[in-house]
Amino acid sequence: MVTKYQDQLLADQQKNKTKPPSLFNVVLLNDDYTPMEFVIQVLQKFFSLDMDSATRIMLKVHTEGKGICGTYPRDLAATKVKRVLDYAKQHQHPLQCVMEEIGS
Ligand code: TYC
Repeated sequence: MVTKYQDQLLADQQKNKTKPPSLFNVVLLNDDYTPMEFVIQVLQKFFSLDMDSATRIMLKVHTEGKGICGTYPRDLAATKVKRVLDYAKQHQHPLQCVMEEIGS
């Protein structure tokens, strides 16, 4: 028979095993064709950034090849990536966006 003490022990062990949800960076990649103004618009529209922050991130991507737009749990990061790619495709720009797990 499982005593209350054992029940509590099992509950504690279960609790200790529960990992915090993984976090993912949503990352924009540079290319030679997407207009800078369009990238700034994407950063404002999908990542709620103001003009200055959006411009700073766009320039970082342009000069360094990639840049972080935001950090989210898996499902939200995947949704952001999909929305950005759909929007870029709609406007016929080759803009690429990926998610990268933090700490991997
Ligand atoms: N390199 C592009 C240009 O010169 C601008 C750009 C910036 C494109 C960031 C993509 O994620 C990007 N027009």
